[in-house]
Amino acid sequence: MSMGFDKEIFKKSVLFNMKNVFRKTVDEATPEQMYQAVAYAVKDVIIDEWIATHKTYEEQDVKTLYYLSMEFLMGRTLGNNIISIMAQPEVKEVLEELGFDLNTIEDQEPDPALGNGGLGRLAACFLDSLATLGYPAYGCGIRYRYGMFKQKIEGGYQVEIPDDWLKNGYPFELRRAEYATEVKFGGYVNTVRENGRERFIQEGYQSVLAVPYDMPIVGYGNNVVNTLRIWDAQAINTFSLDSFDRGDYQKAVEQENLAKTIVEVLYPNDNHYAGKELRLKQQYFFISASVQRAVMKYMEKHEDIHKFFEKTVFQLNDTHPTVAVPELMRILLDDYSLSWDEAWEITTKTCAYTNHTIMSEALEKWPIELFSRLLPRIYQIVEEINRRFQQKIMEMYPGNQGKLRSMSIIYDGQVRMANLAIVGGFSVNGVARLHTEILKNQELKDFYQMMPEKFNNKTNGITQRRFLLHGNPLLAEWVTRKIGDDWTTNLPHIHRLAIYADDPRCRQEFMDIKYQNKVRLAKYIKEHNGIDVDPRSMFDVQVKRLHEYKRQLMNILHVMYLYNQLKDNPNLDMVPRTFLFGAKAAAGYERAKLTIKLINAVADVINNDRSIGGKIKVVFIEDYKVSNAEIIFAAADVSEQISTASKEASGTGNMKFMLNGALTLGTMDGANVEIVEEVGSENAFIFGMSSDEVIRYENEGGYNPMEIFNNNYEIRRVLMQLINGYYSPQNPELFRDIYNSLLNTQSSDRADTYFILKDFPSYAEAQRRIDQAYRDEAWWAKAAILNVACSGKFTSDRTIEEYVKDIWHLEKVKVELEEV
Ligand code: AZC
Repeated sequence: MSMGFDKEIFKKSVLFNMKNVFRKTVDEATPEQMYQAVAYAVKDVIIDEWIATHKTYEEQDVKTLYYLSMEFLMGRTLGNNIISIMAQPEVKEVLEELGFDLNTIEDQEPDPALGNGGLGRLAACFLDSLATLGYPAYGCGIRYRYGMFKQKIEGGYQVEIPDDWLKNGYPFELRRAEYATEVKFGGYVNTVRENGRERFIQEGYQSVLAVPYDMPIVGYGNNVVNTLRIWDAQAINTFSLDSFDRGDYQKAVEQENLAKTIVEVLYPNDNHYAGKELRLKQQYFFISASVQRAVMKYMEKHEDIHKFFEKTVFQLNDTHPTVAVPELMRILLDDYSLSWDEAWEITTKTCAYTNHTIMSEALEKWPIELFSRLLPRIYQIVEEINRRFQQKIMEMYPGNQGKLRSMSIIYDGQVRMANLAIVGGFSVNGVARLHTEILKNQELKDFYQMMPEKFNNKTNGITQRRFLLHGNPLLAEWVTRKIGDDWTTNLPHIHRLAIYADDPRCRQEFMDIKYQNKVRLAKYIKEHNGIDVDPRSMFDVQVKRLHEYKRQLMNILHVMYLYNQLKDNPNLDMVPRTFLFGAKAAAGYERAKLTIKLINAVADVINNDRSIGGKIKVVFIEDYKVSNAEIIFAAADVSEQISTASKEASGTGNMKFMLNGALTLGTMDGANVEIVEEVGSENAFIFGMSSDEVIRYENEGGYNPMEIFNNNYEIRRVLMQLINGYYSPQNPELFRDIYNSLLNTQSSDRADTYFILKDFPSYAEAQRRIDQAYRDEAWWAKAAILNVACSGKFTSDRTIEEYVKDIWHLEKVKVELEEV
């Protein structure tokens, strides 16, 4: 229990909020209203710590991190905050006394889904670790009116439903009107001479007022509360008489519309750049507001802008926030009248960039026409950065056109954001060791050769507070009973579990907990999908965004292959298996959506075939999101991490499964490499080509999937079932596109871009090994416990400590609460 938490005061606070917000007593309240009242009561507890934290930061004049990100995939807040203030048992009791169940109340909260997947969820884990470790930090992002769409499956197809997460208000947020900031778009740049210097003034622009909403980020049991600041857009002086008079009616309407549309919706693309103008507006909108505020905040306490970087660091979460580089330059040049060299020194000592993908379709490249029209002054600055950088390239590599071509920031009519981020900052990091090596030796080779000192690796991590303590209470309690509770803030200590891996009784306890978690998931699936699954079967799970490189297709093709085996031989000796999928496809990604349809079509046939005696079940879990992810990880036996080697920068789901005692079935890609290193290859199932082999085929050619098709009967049989109506009798052509993607060299891409057929035999073989291994219950339990025990490296606490040491150089802060 936390020192400051008083159960009776809390209960009164719940009753008070119920009355105050809903004019109701508790016995009349709906669970949703109860959720709100409890959330407000929890906020009441947090708010004092929040104030104290910021007071401490000010008194100690700390250096502050601004984690700039288009996405924060926070997941539900209430349960996590209750855990962080260490009041879970008391809150649970209070609710029971009032006739409510804490789980039911938590389930009322909408998942704030202001992100797509990997990079957005990573940002959320980082905020949790920063607060828990006591580092001064802001998350800065956008308060999207509609978050990630909700997914419904209708007739096997994905249907996207708007996510109106704010419809009942969000109890934890705080509107901070006093920090509203103007952001300017468009117009033109006027140059005037003043005191022998040129000054640049943006004129004829449209503006939007950025209004911040703050959400508390509560550290675990340490009184630290940091802030996630998300910006809303509001029209500025709309329809003032003034503008009518001056004939600016048109402009007033446009400003109103700009404000309305700018934060309307999160783009649902993951690892894919769509080049939409509104997206660039969103980027500049939240960056300009965040950077302006950071500078203002610094200047409130300091005289000398030249030392800005001593108190401030900006981490750019991928290239989406890269306009922070020219925006900071603009403020320093135009508002503080610094020279170019002075401004450049400050900027390049403030900004640092994280790369999250090598997928070329994710590279942001804005057409000059669009960029300069929307951000005329920013474009001028980018041009000058580029001019000076090109000069440097030519000095270092005289006459080398290749270097100019690969490294220029502006090239071929486009502004290349990754290049700008690398040049404009002091650090470039990848998110797993293999990924960083590929950046250094392939994708960003020229930059690495020119400025090797900037490059570093920061292997991703996840927060054990959400993904074990909150998501898997049974296992969390078991772990604590065995080794004490300091794993919650010191995950490497979980290694002390290893000795129990050899103890038969502990193995049994562990498998019992896994079973109960499978029962919990089965219940969720029954309630949400109406499908029965058998918790005694092996749960083989692939949950992540749907993308060709992640190869959900390979997984379902293998299920089809297995089903064929069973049809040939109904007595086939195999462990009953439930294949679980969960994935959202970007709304415009047709092949990904067709893959969802394929999974559901296969599920339909197999789940309704009584002749196979229930040996295979296939389930597509609708609307995969943070809240159900917690339940899914806890229940998994097998973790499918089967991306084409070199393509998955890190993965973080792989870590969440490991922490919950699932065994990895994976390629040597991303952080899988490091997972296997920690747990030992004998406790994982590794298959497929290495990243070197993949890259060699990509560079030199020589892969022909047709050969495999011709020579491998089983693969041919499965592929023919894609086009002979076996899974789509009404429309045999339905899956033709998928068939073509694997075999047809006429299409624009190389056939089988992601080497599915190439890796298929070794994947199927690894699956057979799993089937054998699962029969040995003692072995399996031991390996599962060892996976938990060896997951210590993958806490985001470790990742954050590395960022702090190598990049951010923050000081840890202690917050003392005044006794009341
Ligand atoms: C993801 C990567 O695909 C994933 O491998 C990684 O674990 C995660 O970032 C966090 O680093 N990338 C994205 O979410 N998005 C983009 C544009 O890369």
